[in-house]
Amino acid sequence: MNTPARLGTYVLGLAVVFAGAFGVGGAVGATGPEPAKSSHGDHTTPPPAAQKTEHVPGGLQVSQDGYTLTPQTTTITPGTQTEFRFTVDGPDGRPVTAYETQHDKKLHLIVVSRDGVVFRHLHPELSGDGIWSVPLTLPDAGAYRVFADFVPQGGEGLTLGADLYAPGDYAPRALPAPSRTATVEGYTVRLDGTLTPGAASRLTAEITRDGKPVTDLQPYLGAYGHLVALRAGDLAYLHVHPDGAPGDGVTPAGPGITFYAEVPSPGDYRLYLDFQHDGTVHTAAFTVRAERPSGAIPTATADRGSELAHSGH
Ligand SMILES: [Cu+2]
Repeated sequence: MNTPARLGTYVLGLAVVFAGAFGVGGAVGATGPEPAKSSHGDHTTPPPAAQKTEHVPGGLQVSQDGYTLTPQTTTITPGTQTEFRFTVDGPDGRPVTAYETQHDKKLHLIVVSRDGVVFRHLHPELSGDGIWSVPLTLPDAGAYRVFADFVPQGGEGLTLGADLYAPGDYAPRALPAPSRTATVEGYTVRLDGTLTPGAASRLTAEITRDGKPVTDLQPYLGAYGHLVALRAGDLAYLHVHPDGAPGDGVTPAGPGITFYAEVPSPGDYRLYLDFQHDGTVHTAAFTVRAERPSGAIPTATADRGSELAHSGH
């Protein structure tokens, strides 16, 4: 047997193994007549599930693509309002002063406790020299993550993350159990939809008050709701976008708000939904488990008592 023929047999064997394991039926027929070398290349490619992640989620890095999130301090006394200042330093090493507006703001600042219980969505003020500033109160001692979500002028959107510390006795809380219902300040929010790893998952939040659907939501950050999704374990900051916008003629002002969320892996995610009604912004929080499509549907339980707040709007 000459070398090309031996290779061809080897490749055919590989193709059968792959077809058996992953149901890639057509691959077997395609292998035979092709030159061994190129076929070999094709069939040693791992199946999609085993491929390396090509896109790293946002928020895991303090520095990316030449931009660095630089807090002026990372230690904050708990229970005390502090002026939190930071810069985003650009590729030239200087603070960035020009930003694109996205969702009505030049920068969105999210501060979350590492256990996911405390959540703040803030909009700092930018001074001419590129220093961002916002009043911040961390309620409890512990470790926190701060995310800056922004688009530098002429650049790509980035979410940089840095750790903050509030000194003192620290008792981490368990991530709330998976739940599809949250209550916040008299509102009940029900979340429908399935988080599927590796796909854009459609989620709909339905808002009621006193058992009645809320149909006069107010635009907030260019939408009827703003959703932040963080992965439990590393607080990866995920890409979420609303479906439709106020004033587009088709998107209702409630009770349902629809989003598309992309989660990279199975596991638990903490979702924080901001919505505005009667002039006040509220945040409903959920723990949602992303499972592979064959997995079981998570059961719903009540979820209360998270410490959530907004300011800076
Ligand atoms: Cu924001």
